[in-house]
Amino acid sequence: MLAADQSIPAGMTEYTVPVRVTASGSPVLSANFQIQVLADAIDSHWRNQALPSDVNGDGTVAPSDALIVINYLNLGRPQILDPDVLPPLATGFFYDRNGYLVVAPLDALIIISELNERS
Ligand SMILES: [Ca+2]
Repeated sequence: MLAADQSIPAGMTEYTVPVRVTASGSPVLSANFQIQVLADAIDSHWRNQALPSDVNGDGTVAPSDALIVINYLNLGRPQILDPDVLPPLATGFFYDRNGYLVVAPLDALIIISELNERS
């Protein structure tokens, strides 16, 4: 649970906060609900600014772009990206499709979904 002024934990792009509100009186009324907090995408250097789903920077979006993300994840490499490293010089690839400085299955899924919408 997040406390006041606490940030979403590193690597998470969304977080659900349970909330219970109680009104004193007679009868005592209470309600439970949840607030979903979504992190803002940032200006990630790991995201291809010209064409976000173009992971390898060749100017087109292809299945190989999703595969690059999947291969990255399968290698067990760090999912939280270093904001101070500037790709593609460092790695050659823009892994961060959605711009959260995290490489996650969602990055590949977004690319696959985009490809499916075109076919
Ligand atoms: Ca590409």
